[in-house]
Amino acid sequence: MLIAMTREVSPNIENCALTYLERHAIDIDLARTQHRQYEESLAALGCQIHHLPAEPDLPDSVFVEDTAIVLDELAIITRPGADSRLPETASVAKALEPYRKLYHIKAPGTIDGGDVLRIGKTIYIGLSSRSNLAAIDQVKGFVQPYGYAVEGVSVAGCLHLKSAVTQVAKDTLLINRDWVDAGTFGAMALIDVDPQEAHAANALLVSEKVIYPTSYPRTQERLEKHGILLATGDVSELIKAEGAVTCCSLIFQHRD
Ligand code: CIR
Repeated sequence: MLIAMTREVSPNIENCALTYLERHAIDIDLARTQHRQYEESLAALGCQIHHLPAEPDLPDSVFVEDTAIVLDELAIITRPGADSRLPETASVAKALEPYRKLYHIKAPGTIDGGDVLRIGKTIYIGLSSRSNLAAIDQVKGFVQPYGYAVEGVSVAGCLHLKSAVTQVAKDTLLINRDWVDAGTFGAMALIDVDPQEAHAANALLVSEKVIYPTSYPRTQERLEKHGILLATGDVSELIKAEGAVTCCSLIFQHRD
């Protein structure tokens, strides 16, 4: 069974952390509606939703992806790179405990799940303003016994590695080459975002389909031309908080 762990939008999301974006008013009701539709898309793709209650004091807590790295064999509870986000991990750790053996990133390591792109047994980790070498070394120590390779990747100009590149098919990535070196990903085929849509590289592959924001029609067209099957949805209010589609869930297999 595929589980998608999500968390209700915080009523305080307007006070979210912003790094590369200017602050714009967020319509909280619309953000909640868009988030619910996102959960419905995940459910339609076969996920069972494990929905965590809102954390009113933690503006960015809807972005659960940043709090953990969930692999088939283990889960790593991160130490988010923004101080305001450090308290988000406790409740996620508690929720993940029944599913996985947990490992914890310790100071001075900092890492956001948004910087972690797993492709098969290779885990790429963005060296961003949020994630550092100390955390990468700790991740290596946790996952190498399970046969994973870990590779640090320079990221410039965007928040996370997965702002710059995500997987859209078994052998295909969607990428903004301005923010990450396209040579990093070996034999993978690459689809470039449209030059007018710098933020369009964040897509969420679930089973055979890709959950994709309606905000990037030109890149959407490129994906469709490549035969990528899309489940599109409007997440414009979450995009204002510098989030997108990967960041609102933790998706993993559970055998019961
Ligand atoms: C932050 O700056 O941490 C949030 N406002 C946005 C986090 C988005 N996370 C993600 O894409 N993985």
